[in-house]
Amino acid sequence: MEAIKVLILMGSKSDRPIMDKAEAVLRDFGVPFKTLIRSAHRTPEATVEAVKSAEAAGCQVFICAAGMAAHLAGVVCSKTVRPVIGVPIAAGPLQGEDALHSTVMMPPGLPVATVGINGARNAALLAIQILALHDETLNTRLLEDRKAQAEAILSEAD
Ligand code: RP5
Repeated sequence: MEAIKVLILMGSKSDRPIMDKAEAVLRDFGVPFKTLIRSAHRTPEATVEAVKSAEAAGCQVFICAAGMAAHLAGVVCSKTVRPVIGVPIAAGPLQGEDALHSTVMMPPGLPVATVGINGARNAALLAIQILALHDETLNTRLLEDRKAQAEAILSEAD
C-alpha cells in the first residue's frame, strides 16, 4: 500500500454514495488516504489484513463505515491503538438506528469515536482535526473552514 494518513473502510459498495463525501473532504484538505471495501462479517480476515497494511503504510486514523449490525469500526479498533472513527450508515429497515448503536456502544477500553448517522463529512473533518494536532498547515485550513462556515451563516439575510 502507498503512503497514507487515513484509511477509509466501508462494509459494502452500497455505502459508497455516503462515503464519497468523506473522500471529497480529505481530498480538499490534501490528506493522502485510501478507501477499501471490507466487511467485519463477510471478510473478517481481509479486514484485519487491511488494518495491518495501512499501519505499515503510515496510516494515523481509521474511518470505518457500516450499516445494520455495524461491527466494522469495533473490529478495527480491536486491532489497532490508532484512533478509529465510526460512521453508522442508514441501511436496512431500521435506517441507521441499529448501526448507530452497534458502532457507538463499544465495551469499556475499546473506544470508537462515532459520528452521526451518515456523518461522513464530520468523520473526515474529525480525522483531519486529529492529524492537525501535529500539522500546522492542516490546522490553518481547519480554522479557515470554520471561518467560512460562520461567514456563510452571517451572510444570510436577517
Ligand atoms: C453492512 O450492511 C454494509 O456496511 C451495508 O451498509 C449494509 C448492507 O450491505 P449490502 O447488502 O448492501 O452489501 O454490512
